Amino acid sequence: MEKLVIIPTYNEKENISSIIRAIFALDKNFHILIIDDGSPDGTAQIVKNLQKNYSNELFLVERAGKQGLGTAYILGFEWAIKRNYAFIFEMDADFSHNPADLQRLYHACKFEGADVAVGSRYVKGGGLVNWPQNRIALSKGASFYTRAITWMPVKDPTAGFMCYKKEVLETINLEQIHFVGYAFQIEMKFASWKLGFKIKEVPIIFQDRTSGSSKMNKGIVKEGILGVLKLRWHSMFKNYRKRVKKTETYKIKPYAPQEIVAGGK
Ligand SMILES: Nc1nc2c(ncn2[C@@H]2O[C@H](COP(=O)(O)OP(=O)(O)OP(=O)(O)O)[C@@H](O)[C@H]2O)c(=O)[nH]1
Ligand SMILES: [Mg+2]
Repeated sequence: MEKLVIIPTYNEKENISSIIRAIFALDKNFHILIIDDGSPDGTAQIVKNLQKNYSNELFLVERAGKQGLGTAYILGFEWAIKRNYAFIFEMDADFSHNPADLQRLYHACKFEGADVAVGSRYVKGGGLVNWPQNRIALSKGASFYTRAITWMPVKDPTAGFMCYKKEVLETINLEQIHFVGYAFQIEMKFASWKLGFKIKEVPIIFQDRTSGSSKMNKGIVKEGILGVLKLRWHSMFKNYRKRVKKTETYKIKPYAPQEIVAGGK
């Protein structure tokens, strides 16, 4: 298979089966990898039940306890590279990202010359629906701040709806990406840009979640503010490009067997 959608989950029992079904209902076939951090609400069990219907295309990795979005994605990227998926997507479980837009992100990477496609709220045609004013201000503020400090030419640097070509994730030294929240999303784009990959923003309409609860917290915002400064500092004085580019000696770490619950492709 060519396409893998990675969805990290923490307490998404209200959304998880509908988002999985919506993706599988798209006309082009996608595989899905859920990375669940021991959700107390039983999200992983719902996925396991669904695996009976989708045994070849739905995969699950369970981790013990909430460890953050960034490390979940890194694990997912390594999982995807190992299995040779050509296009690797990031997506939330909460329907803020419209599953139909996966096709447009894919198209940008497959046919329009992008190495990285960003589902962007802040380019022409993109937008926000039902988001509270304080969240809009935070997101737009983060975008302005990131661009002012890093000069990265991406209008929606905190976006979490993405498609990467495998080559991009193989080139980035994923061991060097340590952020977990918004800063993780910013750094992945920053590293792709610094390594010379072509980033294309695809307009999307982002909707506030209608079910389940947000995992946003002050720590994530703080990490974002300091993280952007750190990226700028490293890229000015500490040869960021060299640090973030994978060397020949880098090896993908094997997973601890107890972490893998299902998904032996
Ligand atoms: N595995 C894992 N998934 C997480 C963790 N934190 C959040 N998620 C998932 O990451 C996705 C995005 O989280 P949200 O809570 O929607 O965060 P957000 O989209 O920035 O915030 P809202 O707009 O308020 O929804 C969702 O699918 C969450 O279930 C975590 O620590 N581990
Ligand atoms: Mg969300």
